This record gives sequence, C-alpha cells and structure tokens, in this order.
Amino acid sequence: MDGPNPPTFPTLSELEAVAATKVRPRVWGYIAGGAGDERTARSNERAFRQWVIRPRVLIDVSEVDLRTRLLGQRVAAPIFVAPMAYHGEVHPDGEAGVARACAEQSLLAVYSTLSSAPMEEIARVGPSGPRWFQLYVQPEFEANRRLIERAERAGFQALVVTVDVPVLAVRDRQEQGGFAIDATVPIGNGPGVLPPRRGPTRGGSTFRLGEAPSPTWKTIDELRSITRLPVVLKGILSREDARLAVTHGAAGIIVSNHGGRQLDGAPATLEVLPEIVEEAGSSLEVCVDGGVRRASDVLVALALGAHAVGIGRPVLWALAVDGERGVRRYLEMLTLETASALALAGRRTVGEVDSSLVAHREWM
Ligand code: FNR
Ligand code: LAC
Repeated sequence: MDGPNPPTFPTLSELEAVAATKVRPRVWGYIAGGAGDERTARSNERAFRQWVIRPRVLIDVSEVDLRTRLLGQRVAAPIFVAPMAYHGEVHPDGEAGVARACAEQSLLAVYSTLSSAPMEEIARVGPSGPRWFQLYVQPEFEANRRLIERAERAGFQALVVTVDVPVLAVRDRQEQGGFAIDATVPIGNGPGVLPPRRGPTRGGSTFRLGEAPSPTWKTIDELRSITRLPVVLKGILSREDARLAVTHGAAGIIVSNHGGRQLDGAPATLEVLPEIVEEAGSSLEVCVDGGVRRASDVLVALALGAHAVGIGRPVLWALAVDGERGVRRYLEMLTLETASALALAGRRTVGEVDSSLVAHREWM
C-alpha cells in the first residue's frame, strides 16, 4: 500500500512530531493553535482520558464490522474528516489527496468553503467518495445560493453549516506566527467567497462585526428552503441549541468547539455530548469532533451516543508528511486500530457499542 519507500510515520505516535518538521512555522501556528491561550483546545483531548473502556471477553470477535450509515449513506467506519480550510498550505496534494484517500476507503470527508481546491475538482477526483460541503454563511444571501447550487451539482450529499464563527476568535498562537485568515490566502471556490469576519472593531461605544447581520436561526430556515440537501449544524454545544436544531429541521448536529479554535472557555465536546444526544439523538444524527486521536477515543465517543467522530488536525498532519499517501496511511491505521479495539472490547459491530462500554473515572 505504501509503495517502495518506508513509511514516514511508523506508528500514530510519531505523526504530529514528524508533521511539525514539514510545515512552515507560520502555517503550523495556524493549524496547531487554538483560541486564546488554548484552554478549550487542551480540554478536548483530556476529556477522553476521563473515561475508561469496560471490555467484555470470551465473545467470538473473529469478524469485526465498522460499517455504518451517515444520513443514510454507507461508510466504511464511523470516522470522518472534519472540514478544514486551506489544505493546499500544507501539501500540494491538498483536498484532492484527501478526496482520493477517503473515496478509496469509503470514508466521509467534509470540505470547507475555504478549500484550496475548487469543490468541483474535489468531486472529480473522488467521484465515489461520500462528501459533504461545509458552508461559511456569506454576508450576501445570493452568494450562499451560488455555493449551494454548485455543491449540489458536484454531488455533495449534505450541507454542513458551521454556526460557531459569527466572528473569528482571538488566537494567540496564530497571531504570534503571523498567519491571517483573509483574502490573501488563496481559496479554490473562487473570488467573491469570503472567509468569516475578523473583528470586532469599535463602532462608537459598541463593537461591530461588520455591516451585514451575523447568521441566525432564520438564516438556517432560509438555507433549508433553497436546498434539497440535508442540513447539518456544526458547532452546537448546548442542549438548548440542540433542541432548536431539531425545531429548525436540521438532519444532523456536529458537536464541536472548532477544535478549541473559537470560544476559549467553551466545554470539551465530550463533556456536552451526552446532554445533546439526550435532547436530540432520537430526532437527528449527532456526531462529535475535537481531540479524537486514537481508537479508544472513537469507542468512547460512540459509547456516549455519537453516530460518528470527526478528525481534524491529524489529517492535516498526515497530509503534510506525505500528501495523499500519508492520508491514506493515516486513515488505514486509525480504522485498523479501531477494529482491533472493538474486538478487544468484545464488540463485533458499531451497533453493539452502547453506554455499558464505558465508565467515568470519577464514578468508579
Ligand atoms: C478547522 N476547522 C474548521 N471548521 C469548519 O467548519 N470550517 C473550516 O474551514 C475549518 N477550518 C479549520 C482549519 C484548521 C487548520 C483546523 C485545525 C480546524 C475545525 C474542524 O472542522 C474541527 O472542528 C476541529 O479541527 C476538530 O478538532 P481536532 O480533531 O483538530 O482536535
Ligand atoms: C479556522 C477557520 C477557518 O478554524 O474555520 O481556521
């Protein structure tokens, strides 16, 4: 699978450190960094360590099946690539490399509004791949319509609306490295597609985020009215908003704090996953991202009710290290490790994972 060259990350443990040597420091600060001084970013990974897995034994686990469905679509595992801007900044293979690797392995990938490659190219290189389009709501409504029509035409199967960026957060590490999310970073979806707002700026005695209003629940209704695609809301962190997501007809939620890149001080995603599953899990599909690094994290998230988990930074690490080949290898390693962990836990299918699989350390 890896061709003649030896693999550049023999195990998952090396991946981040190898990637750090391949990416320009300015871009590394952007990828690795979180909001503020990164309390929430750190808490995502830590939250997984609060749970232990309770294995069952003497069950025939000679065949393990990771397959599941996401919004009705068959995928090889409950693991997907979270939307991330600017893949081209870490490797020339960019989103096309991710698209080919995911399509080959029948894994879902979500592509950002701010992809380096145009969405039509992503669709062309991985035509069989399950793919969702992530929308950053554009200030001019017609611009949203144009993006959504393109995504529909290019065969994207769901619209993921990111709701946790009315404004880009203050991010110390990104700032220190000198990376700015603005029109100077090339994006593939064309001129006229805008990154989220920076700010706020002083407007007399208040603070302004710009001329156009920031998105609201009404925007979600309007977006739903112009697309036949199911709408998934990414960035929900409370029971109250989960309920509103149901009321406003969302087909799914991605419980996410943007990898700790937006509101510093927001909870770890795993901490709020249970209340969101309880509130909305019978009405729509709940996924989670943030800090998922190893198979044990995947199992814990599934046990707490997630339909699937999204992976952010590690995919960019793999892309940086070895382009498409790195992503292919990374996804293969993570799914194999997940199949192994499932067998070791005494479960044969994703459906057999329930809350009895885990216990919180404090409660033991
Ligand atoms: C992101 N994320 C993100 N989310 C989104 O909806 N649209 C986007 O364009 C981006 N861009 C982006 C760039 C980079 C460099 C990172 C690291 C993240 C957030 C992403 O989808 C996801 O929520 C987190 O990355 C998940 O956390 P982990 O796996 O990185 O810990
Ligand atoms: C980020 C934006 C672009 O997190 O989503 O960098």
